[in-house]
Amino acid sequence: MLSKIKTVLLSTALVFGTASVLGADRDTTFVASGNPIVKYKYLGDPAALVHDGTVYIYAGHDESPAPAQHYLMNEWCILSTQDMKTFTEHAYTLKATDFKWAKGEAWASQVIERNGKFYWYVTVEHATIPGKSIGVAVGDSPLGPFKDARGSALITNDMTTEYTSIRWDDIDPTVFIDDDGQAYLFWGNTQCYYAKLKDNMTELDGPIVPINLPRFTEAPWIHKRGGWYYLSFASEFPEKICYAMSKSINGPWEYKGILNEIAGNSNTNHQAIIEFKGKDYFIYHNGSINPDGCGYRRALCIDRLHYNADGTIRRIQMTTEGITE
Ligand code: FUB
Repeated sequence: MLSKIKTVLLSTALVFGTASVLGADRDTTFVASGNPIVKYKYLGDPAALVHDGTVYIYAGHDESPAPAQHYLMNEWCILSTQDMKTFTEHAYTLKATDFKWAKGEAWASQVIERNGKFYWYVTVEHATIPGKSIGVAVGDSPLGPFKDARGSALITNDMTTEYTSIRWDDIDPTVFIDDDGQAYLFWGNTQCYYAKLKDNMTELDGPIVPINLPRFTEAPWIHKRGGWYYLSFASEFPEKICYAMSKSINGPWEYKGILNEIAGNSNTNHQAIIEFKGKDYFIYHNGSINPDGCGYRRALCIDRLHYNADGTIRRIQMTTEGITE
């Protein structure tokens, strides 16, 4: 009976192409029919975690009512899948206001696991230190619940004023744990930064170091494959995704060009790159939900990613069909 109700709700949401009907107060399972994966709700800034045979996708909820052309983002949502076809949106959401020191604005985030704990790094607007900041929540499961791990921001705007005077440069955290166990936090807007994290994942373990990347806008994502480190990022505005490679996490980073072109109907283009069950995936957003989709009402999409023999990455082909095999 419950699944019948869900199916009816899903169809209703699809017919009207509107958001917020599902996934509000209970887990919702559905089979994706191409891109966008989620058609009943606007989701942006996807990050992904592969853990124990499951892909978890963490995305910001775009709640800006049409025709507004600004962000309204209060929470992050979680989806999971074991086959990239059937997805569950989980009822639990993390709210920007779960960080008591924050004013709101649930911008881009990423979750990583260490020693059985799950750390959710988020961008929020700080309540008392002007500008964006990065916080971290911790939970015992990839599905939460999560709680503020520090009770204060990990990165605040006043920590990076020697590099840029803008107040929104401390956004879009991406985290990475290298094979030797050293964890790193990368982030930035206009200027890209990185710093070591202590084993507790909640404190910096060294200086903040700027990284020079051509035409860097925001949305860094760090991953490693076959001895290469990859730093992908949003470039220019409207944004394309470009990438750089290095043999060392400390660089130098060699710019490799465009990875993904401007994503339809969205001024931003925010990616996660994962390997899952022997295949590589590019998870991103565009503005393709009709009739009101745009850069402030974004849509979660997934396409395949392919490496060349020399480790470079082929240009992403964004598709309507999505993942078909
Ligand atoms: O969603 C708000 C901001 O838009 C993100 O932090 C950026 O990466 C861009 O997608």
